[in-house]
Amino acid sequence: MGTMIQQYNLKEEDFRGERFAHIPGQLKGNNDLLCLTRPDIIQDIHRKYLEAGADIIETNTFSSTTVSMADYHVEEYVREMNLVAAKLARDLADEYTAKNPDKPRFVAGAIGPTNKTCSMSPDVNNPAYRALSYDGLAAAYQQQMEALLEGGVDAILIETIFDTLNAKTAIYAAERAMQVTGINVPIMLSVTVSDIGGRTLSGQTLEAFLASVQHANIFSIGLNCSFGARQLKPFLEQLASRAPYYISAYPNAGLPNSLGKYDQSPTDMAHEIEEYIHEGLVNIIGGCCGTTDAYIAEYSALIEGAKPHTPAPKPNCLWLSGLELLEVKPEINYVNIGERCNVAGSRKFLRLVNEKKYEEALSIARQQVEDGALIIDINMDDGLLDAETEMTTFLNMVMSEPEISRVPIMIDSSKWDVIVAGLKCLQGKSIVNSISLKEGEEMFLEHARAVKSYGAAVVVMAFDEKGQADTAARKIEVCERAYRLLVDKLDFNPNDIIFDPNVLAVATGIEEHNNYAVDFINATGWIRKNLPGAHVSGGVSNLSFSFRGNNYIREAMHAVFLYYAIQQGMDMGIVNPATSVLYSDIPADVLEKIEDVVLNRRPDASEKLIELAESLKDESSTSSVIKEKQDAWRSEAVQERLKYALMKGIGDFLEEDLAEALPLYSKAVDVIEGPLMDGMNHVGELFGAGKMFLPQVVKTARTMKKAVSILQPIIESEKQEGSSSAGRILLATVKGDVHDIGKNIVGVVMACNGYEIIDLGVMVPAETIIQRAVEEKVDMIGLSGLITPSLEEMSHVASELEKAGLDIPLLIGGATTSKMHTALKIAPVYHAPVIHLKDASLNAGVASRLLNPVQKEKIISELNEEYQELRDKSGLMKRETVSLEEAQKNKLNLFD
Ligand code: THG
Repeated sequence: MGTMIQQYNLKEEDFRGERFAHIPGQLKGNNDLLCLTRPDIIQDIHRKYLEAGADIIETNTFSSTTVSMADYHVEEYVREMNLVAAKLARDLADEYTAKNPDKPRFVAGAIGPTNKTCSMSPDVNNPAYRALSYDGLAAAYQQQMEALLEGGVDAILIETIFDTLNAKTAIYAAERAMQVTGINVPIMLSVTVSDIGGRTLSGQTLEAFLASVQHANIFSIGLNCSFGARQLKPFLEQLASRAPYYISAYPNAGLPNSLGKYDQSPTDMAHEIEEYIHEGLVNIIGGCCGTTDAYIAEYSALIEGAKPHTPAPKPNCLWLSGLELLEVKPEINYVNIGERCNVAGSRKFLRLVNEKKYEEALSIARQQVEDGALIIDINMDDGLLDAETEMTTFLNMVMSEPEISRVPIMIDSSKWDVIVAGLKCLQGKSIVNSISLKEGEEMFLEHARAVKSYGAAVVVMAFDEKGQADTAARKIEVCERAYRLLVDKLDFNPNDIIFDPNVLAVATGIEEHNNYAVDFINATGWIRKNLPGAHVSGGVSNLSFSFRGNNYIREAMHAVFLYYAIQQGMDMGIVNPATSVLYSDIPADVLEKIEDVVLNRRPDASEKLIELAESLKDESSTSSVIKEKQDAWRSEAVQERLKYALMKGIGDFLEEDLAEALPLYSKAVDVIEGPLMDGMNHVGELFGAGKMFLPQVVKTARTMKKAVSILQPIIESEKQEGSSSAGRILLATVKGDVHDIGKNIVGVVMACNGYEIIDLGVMVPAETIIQRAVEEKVDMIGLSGLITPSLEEMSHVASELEKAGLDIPLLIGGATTSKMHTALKIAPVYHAPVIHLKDASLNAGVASRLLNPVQKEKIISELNEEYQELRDKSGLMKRETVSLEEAQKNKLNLFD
């Protein structure tokens, strides 16, 4: 749609019409509004695609939600926009179907990801912040979808998915919209991969994505946008090999050139698409950015006699996901779940949450993953905490830690509202811990239904109206009943059910407790044999509460318990993953006493073990080996440590490492320009090569910011008092862009070189830049931007500087900027020097040259020559495509 609309060269008046004359701001660019103001053009486009042979056309509603339309102040027209858009497409599709009933035409209601993300914080300083809530987005989507359904669409197409949480919200809304309207249509999903590692922008692999949306009733799944067809193919193969649905693909017309335009020809693209077809990868094909009806027209010939893709079989095991997939297959005998992020189960974690020391609390989670936890349990149930708020805050923070959020999360709470709050934070397929029959069947089913529609697996505790099941018979009775309700009444996926038959403390001195472990183990065997698909888990550390204070005995008891329970089919366990006691390492005499207790082999077993425990007290510290391993990087040279900290995004040791590094350099700023910039550059390379993905890069940026803020006071104090200013520099991130890490680093580096910095912050309009530049009599202006639209804004600022008759040199920097773009689009509109700077360390050198009249003349003539060369080159190579690495860098622009 967007590419086609561009070809009409529409003006502000076209978008606005008379009807929207009163709306403030610019409406040009709000393509969806054209359904109301230029329906003739939208229908013209639909007609062109139908003429080209399209079987499915999309409504022009990619951004028609209140969330996206708020930017244009037209939220109140959203319902009408969708209704009209659906009708425009419906009428034409019907017209073409009537012409040739053998080739029915369909309308897919286009649902975009919106311009905000539920999984990531737009504020680098506050990773727990979200600009968009699950509920807010779900309501907006539901409104859009109800109108599309009423308008007559044949399918809901949730497309260009870059954040799985947004997509899950859309799926949730689609189910509700279909319920409300009573109109049921298929759901189609289409993901966009954002890096050459094949992950979504929010960091998930495609397999992890499949797990996240597995609960939905999906018709087709596929990929769109991202790259050209050739570059997209390996990812399409991955998806097609695992997704149990029809497969769609509508790539861009090749890779963007250095100006962000797509210029692969229709025949070239068709050639690449042909491979998809021949290899049986697809059922549905199309085109995204840069493709027009001419591209679609190529396709009819390709599919003549072609064999469609056969969907992969449905997974027959438990699928969970964080950023990556965790398959709990029958042959995997046991999955450990980290228990330590539990305010009721760890005094340290409770203290950290109480004191709001979230960074350290996150380290507990990170440590568990490093120690091998495949899932982590999170519990905030404490009388003095606002558990709902704490759960949300902590999960949001976990989501910004890729080392942790790699694994699936188990949301542990006895309060239903806390569980729901948690589910609304997680893009992966999580586990709800727990539901039970404690409050009767009705409540049980209601909770289970909700778990299903949020797309999670569930722990079912062996509780019922009568209370906690303690004997094997009771455990079996309750679990069987729950299983039948879930599977028969709700069609709940049996692989998604995890029974917890209650691990209860043994050796408590109360005789009735002695058989608890045996009862658990026996019930486990029965469940695994008789309730197909279902898993068995338990809170293993509960078993040894009587031996608190004696970690060795406790861990040895857990090892023994697991040894027998796993044999009976217990395939998950909530444990301390740092434990190092192995069943086979327990000395025979100790083992015998522990087995007597766990297997309830003698009446005096408890007494004997207590005696032994007394004699062993404090002899054991089990975690020293583990501690050593994790700290290996801490013994490297300080430069290496700083680099490592940046790469991994670990902020915990910055204070001490920077303090150690400072004496090694003559000035504090050299630490930034040296090891810290080295680390950043290394991260840039890894990202370009697809070896890091965006959430990791964001963490690095956050760590860099922290390092700079630690050094800043020292840098200030090192500045020579009373020394005259080397020059005045105005810095701004241009309008439309909020990214300022790079700009801030430039500011610090320049200030250290004696320049006075006037930093106008982010989102700065051209008028403000000009006004302040004049007022402050600056010597130079530095413009920064990270996203693609900032490129155009920078040209705009340059032309405004020209109009204002100014002569101040302009410095250009930021991830999407390039020498080529500067030469072609910015320098030509402003007569003063316009210089592109590749990274922050170059600024000081260039600035000092600009302030020296002789050097300045030299720079100007160098620039003229260089820019002319670039312009010639771009004229010669009309179809200059950038490398995949560069395209990858350009993709950063998606992270708005
Ligand atoms: N089933 C399910 N979920 C559960 C449990 C269960 N969640 C909570 C709990 N039980 C499992 N988690 C723990 C966590 C810690 C401990 C026990 C179970 C524990 N903690 C030390 C103690 O209390 O002595 C505290 C040590 C410290 O403060 O560091 O033992 O059964 N579905």
